Amino acid sequence: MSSGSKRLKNLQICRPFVYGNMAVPLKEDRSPDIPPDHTHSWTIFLKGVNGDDLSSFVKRVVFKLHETYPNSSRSIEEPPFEVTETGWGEFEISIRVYFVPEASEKNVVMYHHLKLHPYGPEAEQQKSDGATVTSMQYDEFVFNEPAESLFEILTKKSNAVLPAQKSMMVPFSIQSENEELDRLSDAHAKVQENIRRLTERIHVLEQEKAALQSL
Ligand code: SLL
Repeated sequence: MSSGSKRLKNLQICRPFVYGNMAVPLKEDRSPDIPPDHTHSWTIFLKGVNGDDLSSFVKRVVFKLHETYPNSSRSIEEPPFEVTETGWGEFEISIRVYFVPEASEKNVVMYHHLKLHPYGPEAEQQKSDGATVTSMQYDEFVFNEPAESLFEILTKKSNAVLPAQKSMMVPFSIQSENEELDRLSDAHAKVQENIRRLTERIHVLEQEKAALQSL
């Protein structure tokens, strides 16, 4: 086992992401290359929250489409991790995420039901307006006892939470270690709270966007 794949005990590190799809009805002026029975254009995507780039730890994302699509397994090796297609039906898409080898993490899979048609209380209005339909989920990659090399990748960026006043700490003192743990758990709580508020904000913005697009 190389030193970077040593695992950090008693530590969990999370990264938020969203996945889902957008869809719009095709208009009269559609390209002649689109089969006549196709009714919608759609994009399935997986992306970081607040424009976060996931590619430092995500190596590729494989979107498995319905077998009615040619090359139904679409492998995307760099951001944006998304596939745009046209079609006529809704179906389940599997989204398999492969991590960089340094992460020493197994791939993970999520399922998303492609939505083309408006749903919910505004559905009829949105249908007649030809509104964009968005269906997405918030989720988090949770790395339990991450490999050292993954931990380094995830904390390298300037936005990593660093303990305050580190230089004033007496090395190897149990008291200062406990203080640092307290500061880290405070910081963790603040970050969780920020994520929660930002997630709410995303939902509000998505709703405003949908409302604007239906004007
Ligand atoms: C349905 N069970 O009946 C689903 C299947 C398949 C959607 C939906 C085909 C695109 C193509 C397409 O839209 N398939 O043939 O190029 O609703």
